[in-house]
Amino acid sequence: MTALKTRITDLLGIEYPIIQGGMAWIAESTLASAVTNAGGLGLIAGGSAPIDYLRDQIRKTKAAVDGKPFGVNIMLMSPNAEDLAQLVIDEKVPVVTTGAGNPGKFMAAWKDAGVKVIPVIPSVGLAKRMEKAGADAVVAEGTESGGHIGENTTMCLVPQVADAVDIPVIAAGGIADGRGVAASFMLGAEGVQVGTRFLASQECQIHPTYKELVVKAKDTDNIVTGRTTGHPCRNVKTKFSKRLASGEMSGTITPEEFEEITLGSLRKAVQDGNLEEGSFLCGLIAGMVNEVKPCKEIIEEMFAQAEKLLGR
Ligand code: TUI
Repeated sequence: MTALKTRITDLLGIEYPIIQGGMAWIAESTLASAVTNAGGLGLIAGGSAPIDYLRDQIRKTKAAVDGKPFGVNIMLMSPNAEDLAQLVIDEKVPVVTTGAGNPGKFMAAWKDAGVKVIPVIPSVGLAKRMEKAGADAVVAEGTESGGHIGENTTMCLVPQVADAVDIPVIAAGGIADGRGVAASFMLGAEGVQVGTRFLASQECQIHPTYKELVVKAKDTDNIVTGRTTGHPCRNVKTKFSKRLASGEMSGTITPEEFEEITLGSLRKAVQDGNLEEGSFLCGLIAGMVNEVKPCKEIIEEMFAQAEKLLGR
């Protein structure tokens, strides 16, 4: 048993205070059930996937975790958000995390159905609003995270959110080992959300080229695209992502052209490993992720190190 028992382990009924990032196109039943079975909270990402596919993923996960808790991440900018909000109720999914927007309009229905709600937020203001709306916890996600990001860093955001709300705070962005977990706890978090480390897990179903890019990435092999569209996204630095970022900055790629070029680019990365047209979303901490391992090993090593550092 972990010594790091917190309000998050109690709330979710998990052994280790770790939740897996709800990575669109990536977080499916194999990864989610591996994280849950290792004592964390695995998540299935809704992304913009069809509802029938997601129902199947939820049922597959249920069958693989023997009553242990898991969750679904709902990307609020997605056209399927409304249907997925209902599906998690119908399927009695224990936990929902949300990203890329304000889940306020779904909150009452989820609370009535007994779903635990954990919005991912990039600012103190949104954390306070989510607490008021009835959120059970928040994920304070720093700009070190992969994918769609806010401006504030994990180091600055987590303590400010922890001061501003009474509900438990989960830190995200730049956490890939026990030092990151211990640091998060020092900043006032009671749990961590980890994405990038799980990209390089054995159970993660991404194309081998994607995994190799994450494992080989150095500290500087990372770039943010989409700043001109209002939806900045953190990626592995490739010829494609560099061309996008410089085109945006010089104005040779308009925001409209950017949207067109990147439509479907995450699928091309995840399923095809397409280096010419794929967006390999990935956090800044990839430079420290150098080995593919099973989720169970990743989690156990992380918390053994964190507990030692925290003197528990
Ligand atoms: O959502 C994420 N990360 C993501 S979503 C994604 S898929 C995507 N595809 C195309 C364009 C954009 C995304 C890939 N990665 N993380 C959680 C997160 N939420 N980061 C930032 C936010 C956020 C931003 C604004 C949350 C709330 C928010 O509120 C605005 C409002 O309505 O008040």
